[in-house]
Amino acid sequence: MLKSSVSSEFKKRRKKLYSADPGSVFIFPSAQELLRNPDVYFNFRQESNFYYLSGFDEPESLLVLAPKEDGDFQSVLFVRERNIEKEIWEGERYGADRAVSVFGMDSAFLVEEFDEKFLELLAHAKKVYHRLGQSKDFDERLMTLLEKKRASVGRSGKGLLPIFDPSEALGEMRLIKSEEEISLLRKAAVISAQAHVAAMKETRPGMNEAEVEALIDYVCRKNGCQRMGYGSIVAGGKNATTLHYRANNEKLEDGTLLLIDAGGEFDYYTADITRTFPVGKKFTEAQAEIYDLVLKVQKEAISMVKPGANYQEITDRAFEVLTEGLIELGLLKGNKKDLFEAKAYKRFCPHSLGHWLGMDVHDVGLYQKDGSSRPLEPGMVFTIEPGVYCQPGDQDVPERYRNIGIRIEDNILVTKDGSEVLTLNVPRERADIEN
Ligand SMILES: [Mn+2]
Repeated sequence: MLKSSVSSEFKKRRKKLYSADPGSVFIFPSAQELLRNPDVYFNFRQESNFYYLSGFDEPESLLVLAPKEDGDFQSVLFVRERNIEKEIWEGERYGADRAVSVFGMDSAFLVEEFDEKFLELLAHAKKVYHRLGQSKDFDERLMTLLEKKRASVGRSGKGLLPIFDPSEALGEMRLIKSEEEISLLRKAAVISAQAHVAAMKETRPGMNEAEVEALIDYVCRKNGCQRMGYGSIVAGGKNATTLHYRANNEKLEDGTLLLIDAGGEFDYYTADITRTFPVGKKFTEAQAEIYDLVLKVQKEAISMVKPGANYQEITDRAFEVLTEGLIELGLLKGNKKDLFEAKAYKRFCPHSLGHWLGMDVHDVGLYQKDGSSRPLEPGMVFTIEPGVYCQPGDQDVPERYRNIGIRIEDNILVTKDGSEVLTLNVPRERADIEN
């Protein structure tokens, strides 16, 4: 279904980006359709930066922000032509007219006109912003156009317009979420939480991981998510010790745990939730010991989140608590300080504590500024997801802990006075899960 209008935020974002370096031309190609096998394409999803700046979700398109003679700028969209025959097969297209009226562009042209129009759009440009290395074809096309532009001014002694990467400027914009973005993230979180709760309720010994994955997909789609934000991990028993387990096709056994890492995507914003719960009715003692430790680490980390807090300090504190706990369980042996400094916990938790979250599950934005971890600011959203994984073949681990993989992951918004956990609708206390 086509949209009749989009939020005015898209326009504001274009203005903000252009204002970061006025006098520059910014170019964003859309995502391309990817062939899966003959005549069949993978489901299309727009490239995140392109969508962030336009709200436009068709392939084979280009967005250009270009300076005008008067110092202001214009937003120009290049789109596929309306084509009755193609639309019978693939569905209705916006076409150039509606690209202007629906998406608030200054003008729109057919994508076939790009080369010719782009040279005109370069007229007042001092620099070009384009992320090189994504498409060799497009990079080459751009170089050819820039060379054409250079040659067109005759013998001037001037070089090519320089090319800069817009990723960092956009990353900083996308890192701080607006109210509108937060409400989309909240929606994704609420729906994904429902999906996790459904999985907890329905999972029984003897079911296949695939069934649980299908249930999560179903609940997310039924409630308005267009797709999952990433490939769900539905890992029973020892499969949970494979960090990016994706096969999701084994039978679930009583007495083991099920780790589910899944989040639905709502209007291009995704949740990223992990819960680990018993396939049967109760945690075993060994499972409970590790579970309680992971939850303790997660709670400690979340309690530290507030504006001005330093992400590295939160990470350090979390892994310090983890180290203490691993020593208590007999999984690490030695002096706490030495073990922490040697990062001995990495054997049980090889991944980091979390990541930015937004349109991309591993969202954009710098983690460090001026060489050190940046302070948190209101509007930042990220995950906190400690885990402990005892590998099946690790002979140094007491047998009762082997094959156990536990991760607990929530999505945290930094607010003016502290933080808000967006994903708390999924139980994480052991007693609540068992109920
Ligand atoms: Mn995550």
